[in-house]
Amino acid sequence: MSDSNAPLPGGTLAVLIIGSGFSGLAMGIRCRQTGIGPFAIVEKSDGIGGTWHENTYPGAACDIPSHLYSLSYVPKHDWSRLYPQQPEIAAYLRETARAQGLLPHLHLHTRVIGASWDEAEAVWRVETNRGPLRARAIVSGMGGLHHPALPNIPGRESFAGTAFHSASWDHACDLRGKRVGVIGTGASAIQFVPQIAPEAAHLTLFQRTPAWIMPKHDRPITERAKRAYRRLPLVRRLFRAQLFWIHEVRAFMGFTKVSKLTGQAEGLARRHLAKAVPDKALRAKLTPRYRLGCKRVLISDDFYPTMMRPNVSLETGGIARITPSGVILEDGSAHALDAIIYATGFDLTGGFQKLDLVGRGGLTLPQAWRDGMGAFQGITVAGFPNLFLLMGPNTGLGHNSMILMIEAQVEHALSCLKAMRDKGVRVFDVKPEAQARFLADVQARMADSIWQTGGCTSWYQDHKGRNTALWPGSVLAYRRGARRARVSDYRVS
Ligand code: N01
Repeated sequence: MSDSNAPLPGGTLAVLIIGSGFSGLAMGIRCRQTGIGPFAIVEKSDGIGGTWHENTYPGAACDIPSHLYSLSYVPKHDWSRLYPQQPEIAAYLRETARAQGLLPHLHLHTRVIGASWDEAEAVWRVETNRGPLRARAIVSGMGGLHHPALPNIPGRESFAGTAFHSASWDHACDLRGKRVGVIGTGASAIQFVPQIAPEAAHLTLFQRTPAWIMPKHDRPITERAKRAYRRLPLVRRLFRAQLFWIHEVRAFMGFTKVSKLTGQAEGLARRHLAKAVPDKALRAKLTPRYRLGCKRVLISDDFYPTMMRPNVSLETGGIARITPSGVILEDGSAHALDAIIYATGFDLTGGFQKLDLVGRGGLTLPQAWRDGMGAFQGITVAGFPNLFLLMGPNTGLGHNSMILMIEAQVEHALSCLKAMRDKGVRVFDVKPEAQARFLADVQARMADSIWQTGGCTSWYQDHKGRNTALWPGSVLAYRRGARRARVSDYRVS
């Protein structure tokens, strides 16, 4: 791996890959396997792994089973648990980069500041913090959830204690014996609150909207099963296929549209809550008022029991302001705190919008997206030739493994890169009408989805209330449509 002092590659790259998380590494692996090159992977951070390198909060884990949350072409037979924890996922990604020969292509501490399309030469001229690069194509593996969103609460900056966001955990901060406030009750909070509550003198959880939480049933994978997955790859593949279908079918029966099954799933979640929380008043505070599936459904076996601890309290009144000594609620009650942890999620559009991307005719990405984010199949944006987004708009999943979507997007980009290498094509620019058709279809399918009709607001929606984050269909349908770029959808020259 090139260190931060090594020069960036000169000449013109066939493809520049941004990010070394699952997407960037998958793209790099497929470039190597198919002989696309030269290519480079640039990573702003000091290590490999993207979100799994950065999110190191206690209890960080994935809520998709390990055998499904891994690259199909880099199987790992010895995952230690049904649901992988952050250290194991990060180690898998580091080992994948090494074993797949990506280290010579990787440049850490290298942040892309912007890129502009040079029409005459049909290349992207890229600016990084470490100097310029030129590339025929750019593949963004930046992901959507890496710009921490800090809430606009008056007085936030005035807090005199320790304060940090869950995505940039301050491991130097010893929470033992401290009065800790946690703001937010999403996927991140429900994972770390049970871990830190036993240490804190007192933990106050400030909840705006309760989440639907289902049982997790995490468990270690037995040595016998690991041996079977190693010796008999077919057994491992069948296990992965089984996990895939469980997620796919369950989601489409109950999670994407309000139906009878929504009510049944809500019943299951309510029973999960009732079993752990006998206190009626607390239970009422923890019971969601919107339909299950409208926001991301969470899974946890230890969050509700943690809420029963004597040193944990749940506040549901809105936060009026933050003072040097703590939090004041709208009812005037004051909560003195030594530390505040913001588990307030991410700014979905942040990564793409902050990149200074200039496409054809001086068009910038914020201009192209002034009416909201959108890309053809979530991958290509008209006016931005040879730019491919992995995990772009409308390709997120609330119900299944993102890796399955990423792999399809990688193949889409690869089919264009192969045509550029083998058929003398210089430019792939998606036709505006193909993009518009795709986006209209996505929004039409969103109209009666649970994310729009389930009575909640969520980070899935943009400022106009449109869901620009999720894919409204099955993973299979997406993969069928997106795996290969069709020339008829592109202006090719
Ligand atoms: O963030 P979130 P997250 N005052 O946006 C609250 C992925 N992920 O980091 O619901 C008070 O879900 C906000 O309240 P409300 C996964 O895709 C995956 O937890 O808006 N509260 C909410 O409770 C996930 O969806 C894994 O009313 C405020 C919380 O903060 C995504 O990351 C694990 C507030 C934010 O929840 C984000 O999850 C972890 C304010 N001003 C994360 N502003 C896996 O397992 C916000 N909130 C793969």
